[in-house]
Parts: sequence; structure tokens; C-alpha cells
Amino acid sequence: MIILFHPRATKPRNSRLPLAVLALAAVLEGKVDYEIVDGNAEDNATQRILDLISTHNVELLGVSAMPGPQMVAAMETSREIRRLRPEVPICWGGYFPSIYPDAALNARYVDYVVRGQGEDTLLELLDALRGNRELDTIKGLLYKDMFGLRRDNGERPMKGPDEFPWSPFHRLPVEKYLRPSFFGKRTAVHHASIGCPFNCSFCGVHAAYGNKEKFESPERTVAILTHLVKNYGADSVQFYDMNFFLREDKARELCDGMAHLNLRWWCEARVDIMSRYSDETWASIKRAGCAMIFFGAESGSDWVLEEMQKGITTAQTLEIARRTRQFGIIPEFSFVIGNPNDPDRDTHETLRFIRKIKRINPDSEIIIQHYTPTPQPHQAGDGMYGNIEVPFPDTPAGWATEEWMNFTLRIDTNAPWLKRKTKLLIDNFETVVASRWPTVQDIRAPRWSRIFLQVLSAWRYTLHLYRFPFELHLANQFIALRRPKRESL
Ligand code: B12
Repeated sequence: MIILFHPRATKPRNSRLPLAVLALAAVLEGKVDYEIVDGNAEDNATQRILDLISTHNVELLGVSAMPGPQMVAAMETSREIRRLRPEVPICWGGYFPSIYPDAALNARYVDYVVRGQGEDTLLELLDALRGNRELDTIKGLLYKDMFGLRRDNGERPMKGPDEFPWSPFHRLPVEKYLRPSFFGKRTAVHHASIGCPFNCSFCGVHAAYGNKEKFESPERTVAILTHLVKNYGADSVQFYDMNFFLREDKARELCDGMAHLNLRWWCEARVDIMSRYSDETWASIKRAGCAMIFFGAESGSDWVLEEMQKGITTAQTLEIARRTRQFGIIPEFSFVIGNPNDPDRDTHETLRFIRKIKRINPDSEIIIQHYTPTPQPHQAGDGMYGNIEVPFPDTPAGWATEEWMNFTLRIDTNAPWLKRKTKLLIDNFETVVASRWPTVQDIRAPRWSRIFLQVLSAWRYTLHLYRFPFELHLANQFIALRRPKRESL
């Protein structure tokens, strides 16, 4: 048996279908005996794994790990399994080992690391464990050889989603994962593409997948959504793709195909691409049920956007603010403020820019994060960002410390270039904006709490007075409104 373990990444009430292990399960289904253990759904995932090991012949424990708390949960369980059942080989895959492969491989409880897309690599690894092929023939795999030396078999070329079978949804209690959200009573998730062709210097997708994006065919996306609607009652969906709309003709085809499903949905897109779409395409996106689109606006300074290799302009972002208003779609603009080369100027220009967006489209949801470098493929793991050295930890335990957890979660990047004063300004501004326009996405917050925060913060926003927002911190603690940060949905 193979165990596919998805460690806890979020509170159980916010858990979503574990897409990574479902994608792996799809290629095992009908061929290999396997079990999915989802830490988001289990009270004690480690015990469940130990029970499976006691009752089955477990050939491999496959662990999926995203940077952040999920990696910590992966580390704790893997350690415990290694201590109690050292005979079970452990393989890590997912964004953490893909971006920081050496840190993962340095752990005593990790035998194999899979970088990037995992389906074929996992199948080939199983073959090798069964003695049918050599480990050094498996692309995308890193491992320690019999002398304990690091082996890296190089990148595996990526395949498109259509080249793999559908997720075996029946292997999970899907109903339990369809939770209420701003978009509906039973919100599903789907990933209709893999990778991203852009090269933004702060993003982990490029580091993990290279610079290609491959799309599922619109027919298959519609068929999967229809399955989720008909069999599990989904009424809304979040598309987790980096660029849900990359080509206008495909966007039209997909939207026309899914309109009859009456889903309300959320997706991510780029401002440069969508600012060029025709009114007819925008109307068809709206007709198909699109309620909100996440855009990485990143900065209010064109020189910073250039340095980030983002490939968009501030004028395009303003155009999106206008067009989303015209078509009644809520834009979610995300900013990563505090660029290393001139963080003060970047911060001031971006805060002014956010105010401008709010004037054009007050419904815009604003997400503010601190600029956080991610090692890029040519420098993966070596801790350099341009000329600035970032001393990235070289073990999972190092990444699990409070300092690096704050870095990963963008709570405090501790960046040497960001003065405390500038960091405080960013944080205070975020508090004022989030209070002046409480997110619509917290469906649990009562109406009075929103009005209270709006009234309390209005004078600060009007007068540009962001310093010492004690009363807002207090009110926010009391009300505990969730910030519209996509990743903690
Ligand atoms: C969905 C998602 C989440 C969800 C997770 C939902 C869930 N089901 O648990 C939530 C909302 C919880 C989340 C939270 C966070 N996320 Co997130 N998230 C994503 C997102 C949008 C999609 C991931 C996904 O499902 N992909 C689809 C699957 C099929 O692909 P995959 O995960 O890569 O899996 C494949 C391979 O990696 C591999 N693989 C994966 N696991 C394994 C295991 C084995 C054994 C093997 C062999 C292979 C293997 O095979 C799979 C199939 O090919 C990505 C961005 C993106 N579009 O990819 C960001 C992303 C992964 N998140 C990211 C971040 C930063 C976070 C947060 C730290 C953000 C924050 N500030 O809070 C938190 C931390 C989470 C935590 N608790 O640890 C970053 C990670 C990179 C980085 N810079 O560190 C990403 C890349 C976003 C970005 N653009 O930077 N996230």
C-alpha cells in the first residue's frame, strides 16, 4: 500500500479538497493499493498512518508539503513515523521540497524528494522501490544514495492536465469539503491548469514548475464541474490556477460552456491580459457566474513592477479597477510592498496608488503583503536575491522556527532592507484600509461589526493618519474579522 498524506494546512472548517494528493491518487487508482490521509480532516493523522502501517504492507509514505504550517505538520509526522517505523520509506513532494529541495533532503526522515509535477515521478519511484528500474533514471527525483550522497536527477518536463486521469473524487467524502463561502453554500475547488509562463521574482510557482503553463481542455473542465454539481451539489467554485484566463478565445469557450451550471466563482488572472479583453468577453465572464477575480497588482510603482519582472503596468491595474466596476465583478488586488532597492519610495507610491484604486472602484478588495523573495530556479536554495544574500535555512526544522515561519507567512519577513518604520507604515495602512472597507469574504461577520469598523476608521483614512491605530487593533481583536488574504481562505 501507498499512503498519500496531506498534512494539516488550515483549520478544519476552512479545509478544501486536497488537490495535490488527489492528482497523485488519480494515477494510482485501479493500479496500486493506496489510502489518502488528510490532516485537514483527521483528528490525529499520525496515529491513522501508524494504524495503516500496522495493518498493511506500506511501501511508501508520500507526504505533500507547502511552505508554512503544512510543512511543520509534515515534519512532525514524518519524524514520528521514522522513529517508530523506520522501515517505511518517506518521500516529500509539493511546493516546499520543490523550492527548497536541499532543505527537505537534509532531513533524516526524508528519503526521496520530488520536484514539480509528481504523477509520473511517483509511479517511476514505485517501480524503482519494487526493483524494476534504477533510481538514477527518474527525472524530477532527488535522493540520498547508499553512501548518503545527494543525487539530483534533473528536471522532469511538465505534462498538461489532460494527459492524466480525473481525480478519484469517490475516495474522499467530498460533501465534507464543500464548505460555505462568500461564493455559495457549497464551494468546490478546481485547478484547470498547471504552472505559469511568467517570471515574477517573488513567486514560488515559477521556482517549482519552470516557466510553462499547460491547460486543461475547456470540455474537461466543464465535465469535472458538472460532476461536482450533479453528484455533490456544488454551487460555487474557486479556481486555483495562477492564470485562469491566459487566452481570450479559450476564456470565452470555457465561460460559454460553464454558464448553464449557474456556479458563482472566483479565479486568478493578470491585469495586462484582462485589460485587453473585449467588452463581449467581460460580459460572457460575468454571465458565466464570475463573482470575484484575484489580480496580482503587486505595486503602485512602474519601476518596481519592472524590477519584479511582473510584466504589467499601473495603468493596466487602474483599467481593471474600472472594468470590473463596469461589469459588476469584485476585483481582489494583491500588493507585495517593500521592494529591496528603494522600499520607502515603493511603499509611499503604492499606498497612494491603493487610494486611487479605491476611488475608482470602492468594492476592490485589497490584500497587502510584505515583499518576500523566493529563490528562483537558477539559484534554487542558494539564498541569493539579486545582490542581497538571504540566509535561507537548510533544514525543515530551520524553516519551522518562528522567524522563518513569519517570513513564509509574510507576517514579518525580517528583510534587511525594510526599515521597521516602513514596515510599521505598511502594517498600519493595512489595518486602516481593512477596517475602512471590511472584506466581504468573511461571511461569519455580522453587519453591525462591519459598520462599526467603517465608522471607527473613516477619519483616519480621510486624514491619511495611519500611525498608532490602537483603537482599530482593539476593535479588530474583538471582532476578529478575517483579512482577505487568499491563502488563508
Ligand atoms: C490551494 C493553495 C493553498 C490552500 C491549500 C488548500 C488545501 N487543499 O489544503 C491554502 C489556502 C490553505 C494555502 C495556504 C498557503 N499558501 Co498556498 N497555494 C495554493 C495554490 C493556489 C494551489 C495549490 C494546489 O492545490 N495546486 C494543485 C496541485 C495539483 O498542484 P501541487 O500542489 O503543486 O501538487 C503537485 C506537485 O507539487 C506534486 N506533489 C505535491 N505533493 C506531493 C507529494 C508527493 C509524495 C509527491 C510524489 C508529489 C507531490 O505533485 C502534485 C501533482 O502534480 C498555490 C498556487 C498555485 N496555483 O499552485 C498556492 C501556493 C502553493 N501557496 C503558497 C503560500 C505562500 C501559502 C501560504 C504560506 C500563504 C500565507 N501567507 O498564508 C499559506 C500556508 C499554508 C500552510 N498552512 O502551510 C505559495 C508557496 C510558494 C512560496 N512562495 O512559499 C503558492 C505557490 C502561491 C504563490 N504563488 O506563491 N494555499
